[in-house]
Amino acid sequence: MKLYINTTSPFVRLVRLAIAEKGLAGRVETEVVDPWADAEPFLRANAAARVPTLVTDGGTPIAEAFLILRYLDALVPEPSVWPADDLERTLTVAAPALGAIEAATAIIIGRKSSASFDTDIVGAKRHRTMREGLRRLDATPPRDFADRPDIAGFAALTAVDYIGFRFPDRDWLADLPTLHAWRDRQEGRESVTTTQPYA
Ligand SMILES: N[C@@H](CCC(=O)N[C@@H](CS)C(=O)NCC(=O)O)C(=O)O
Repeated sequence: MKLYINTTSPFVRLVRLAIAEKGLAGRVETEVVDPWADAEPFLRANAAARVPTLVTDGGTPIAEAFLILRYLDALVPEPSVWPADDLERTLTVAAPALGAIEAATAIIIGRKSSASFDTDIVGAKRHRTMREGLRRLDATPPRDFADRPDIAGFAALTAVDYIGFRFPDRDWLADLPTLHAWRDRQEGRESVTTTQPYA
C-alpha cells in the first residue's frame, strides 16, 4: 500500500498511529507530498488533493482519514480503532479532540486567505473549540495506548501535539493536569514517537 502524507498533518497522524498500532508499518510505503502542488499521481488518487490518501495494494485510492481508518480496521481488526465493547465512551471522548483538530487546521488554512482569520468570527470560534476541546479531554481523558489504542487516544494525542506544534505561543496543558499526565504516559511508545509532527 502507498500512503501520501505530509509531516505536519494531524489527519495523517491519525492514520499513521493506526498503521503502527496494527503492525502494518512494514506493508505501507509513505510518500511525502505538498498537497498544494497538485502533483500527479497524487491528484489522480484524491480529487481534493489532500493528505492522507491511501492507495491499496490493488491500486484503489481511498481518501479521507476516517475512511482509511475504516479500511485499516477491516484489514487488521485488532486492536480496533472503534472498539465495539466500549464504543459510546470511545466516541464521546474522541469527539472534542477531533473538533479541536478540525479547528486547528481550519485556522492554519484560513490564514492562507485572510491575515485576520484568527480574530474574525470564524477564527475566534475555532480558537474556543481548541481550548474547550482540550479542557473536556482533561475532564474525561482517553485510555492509555498501552491499555487500548483506539480513536479516542489517537485523536487526543494528535490534538494535544498538533495544537502545541502550531500554536506554540502558550502552554496549552499548563492548567490541564490530567491531560498533561495522560500525554506524558504515552511518551516513548513507538507509534507516538515515530509519528510526531515536524516542519
Ligand atoms: N477531511 C480530510 C481532511 C484532510 C486535510 O485537511 N488535510 C490537509 C492537511 S492537514 C490538506 O491536505 N490540506 C490541503 C488542502 O486543504 O487543500 C481527512 O479527514 O482526511
